[in-house]
Amino acid sequence: MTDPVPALSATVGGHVRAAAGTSPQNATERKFWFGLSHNVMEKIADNWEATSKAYAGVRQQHYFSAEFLMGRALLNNVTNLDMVDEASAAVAELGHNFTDVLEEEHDAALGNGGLGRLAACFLDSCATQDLPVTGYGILYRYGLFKQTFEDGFQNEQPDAWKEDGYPFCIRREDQPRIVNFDDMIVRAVPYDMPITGYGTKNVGTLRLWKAEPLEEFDYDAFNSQRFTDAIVERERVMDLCRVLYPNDTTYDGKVLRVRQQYFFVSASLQAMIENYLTEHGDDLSGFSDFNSIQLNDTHPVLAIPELMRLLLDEHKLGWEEAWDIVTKTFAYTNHTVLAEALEQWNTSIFQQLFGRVYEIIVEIDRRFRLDMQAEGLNEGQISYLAPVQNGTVHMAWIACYAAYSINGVAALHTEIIKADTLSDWYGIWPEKFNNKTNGVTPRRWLKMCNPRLSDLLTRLSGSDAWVTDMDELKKLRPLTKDKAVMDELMEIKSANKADFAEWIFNHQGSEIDPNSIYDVQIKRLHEYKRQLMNAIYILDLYYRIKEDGLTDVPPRTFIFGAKAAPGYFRAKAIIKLINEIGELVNNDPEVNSILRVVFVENYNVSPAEQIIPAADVSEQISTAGKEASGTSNMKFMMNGALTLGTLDGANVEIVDSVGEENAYIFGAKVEELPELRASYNPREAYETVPGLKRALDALVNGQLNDNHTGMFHNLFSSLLDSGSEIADVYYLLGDFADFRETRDRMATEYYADPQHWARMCWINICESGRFSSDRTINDYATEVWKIDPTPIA
Ligand code: 26W
Repeated sequence: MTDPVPALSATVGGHVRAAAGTSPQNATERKFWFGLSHNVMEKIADNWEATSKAYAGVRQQHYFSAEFLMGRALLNNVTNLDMVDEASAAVAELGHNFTDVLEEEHDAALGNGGLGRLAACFLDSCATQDLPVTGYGILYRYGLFKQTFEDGFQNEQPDAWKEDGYPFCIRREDQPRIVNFDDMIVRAVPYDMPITGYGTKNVGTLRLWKAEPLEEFDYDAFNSQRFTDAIVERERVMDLCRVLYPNDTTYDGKVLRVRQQYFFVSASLQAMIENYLTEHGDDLSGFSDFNSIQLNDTHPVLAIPELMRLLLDEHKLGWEEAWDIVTKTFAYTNHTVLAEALEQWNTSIFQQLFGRVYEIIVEIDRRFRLDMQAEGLNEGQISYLAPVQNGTVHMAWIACYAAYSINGVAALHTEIIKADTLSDWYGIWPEKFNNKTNGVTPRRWLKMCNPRLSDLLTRLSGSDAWVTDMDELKKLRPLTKDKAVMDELMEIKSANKADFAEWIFNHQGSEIDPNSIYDVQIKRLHEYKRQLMNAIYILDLYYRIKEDGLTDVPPRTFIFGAKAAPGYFRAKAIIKLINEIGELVNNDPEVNSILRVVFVENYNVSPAEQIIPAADVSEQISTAGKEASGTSNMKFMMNGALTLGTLDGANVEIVDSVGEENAYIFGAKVEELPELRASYNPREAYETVPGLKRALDALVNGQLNDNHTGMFHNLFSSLLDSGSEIADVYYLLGDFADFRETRDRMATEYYADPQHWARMCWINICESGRFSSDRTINDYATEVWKIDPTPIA
């Protein structure tokens, strides 16, 4: 006879007791979160171990990324284990509230934005599809800074996300690696995070490395009274993974950052090689048959010379043999066309930190030059593409030279890198280039964050198969004809909007009208994303109501969420400006029943999960050609918000899927911009485009207050005055008239025909399957990685 399985409340209760040292009833919500989290870990432990064993022997993919923007883990895992109802009931039985317990979790914000969140969505899809893929990164002690607003200005605070413990990361004490720098030796200790999938027993792994001193203490130094020296040296090592660099898209050549990069790729490669030797014997020539590595942008590109070093120096292979392995191992993804993002390191930094790796890079460079001469390239081209030039090491060029695959992240983006950013490489090796349009996981970004809509989709399609096969939703598209379904869709949106109104009131005291249009722009603050254009529109609309007596204005709530890199002055100025416009609008009794502006403080994965299900309008308004893909555009679409956007990044493919009539598209196209720019005069736009002058003048005539920082003047003149850079680089004033017309029309149509609006939203939901990361990962797995599902059951 087998023992009956204990009720979940009993096991959860036990874990809470262990964590809290009190009865579950008297435990704090935080302790409850610990208890429930430990319970989840207990449930998955055996399958996790079995999965790691199964993957060790087959061809595996390794995803190297300096960033993984994971967000919260508990609800995600409970959802994947299909125990949401059970867990919620168990928590209630023990006298607590499930939602409150979930709110106790800090986001694991080990990433800046799109690139880091993409890596997290990818891991979810790999686990769900039983694919042998492991993620490798850095266990930052402090994640992306916490943002607060003071007087409308952004302030940054450290994000100590795991200081009082984090049950989802397991220290693998027994598997440390040594990473050698010329000026320090570091012990790399892996911390593994389980990645559960939906509807499968397989549990993947995210391996995050922590830097520690080789020995706990330098006892010699202690004994000889050099106590402080010993402590200082310890701290120097611990510094290595203390903080995530908060720059998104601007490269700055900090020594500590390149140390971080080398640290995690070296430790990861050592672990991979050891696994290979254990599983497949001493002959490393088969390494690339069993291992492939995806480089998430250039941040982990040092893995290329480091694998050379390990093969040459530690495993005694010859150069040709080692290079043959290396060139069959790496694939490289490019995530941006912005020149300021291209990583180029001073050769002196490499010489100082890892002389041997630098030596190898110099040899790669020498052989590259010979190779290219043989290919018939001229000297000019060769010196432009060479890995080492003018005292700098060009990381993207090393990647393009060594990788067997180079991809962009949306169709348009891939065309741009082929024609422009990486065009010379495309000329040499066109067959290396391919496109992999990004995607997002429908588990977190629909099933988990929008239970109302998920339940409707499951009911209408007769099963939850869509959760792992989003193309199922296409079958529901004809339901646009069913008025009852469209009504239900609108009721769901209303309920989500009411929830968000409550959430934002509880979080920052903002009062908004759930019956207004929720018009949302959430993403990192960058000039090319044009939050400033959005802000100027709001200001213009405000003056149209105030001064021109515009009536019948559709009520709207403008919602923003964005962090600015701490050193990005102009981005911070835009945050201050939006907050000032909010002050003006929200406190004006003549206007504040029609317009509201809300800036969500400390935007992160968890706030996104509250905002997106409630959104009506998705602002995707970057200058054409600048946004590589965008991924929030996909999340909004899945949740039935309409895209107001330019033909940029993945917007192009979204419009292609839903039809132009089911999105609001405006602005100059990539191919039109060069000619438009040639004759462009922002001053003329300022004088002639309706509304522009009045709105822009408010930045400098005292109507808006930047607390004497000169910030608003700087913004004004960035649009109008050519100085060291040309005026209005991102063509904001050029696109303004079209933006204004399109946005006005959109708001009018929302109220004019709600049923029509609902039908458009429905089509967006039903056509979003193409933007599931399951599709993206399946494309990588079959076309690039050549790996097979390896289920453990
Ligand atoms: C070294 C400085 C630095 C930091 C971050 C350079 C480059 C980056 C990233 C590549 C920036 C990034 O997150 N890019 C975004 O990647 C997303 C996922 O592919 C895309 O959806 C976004 O369009 C792109 O901006």
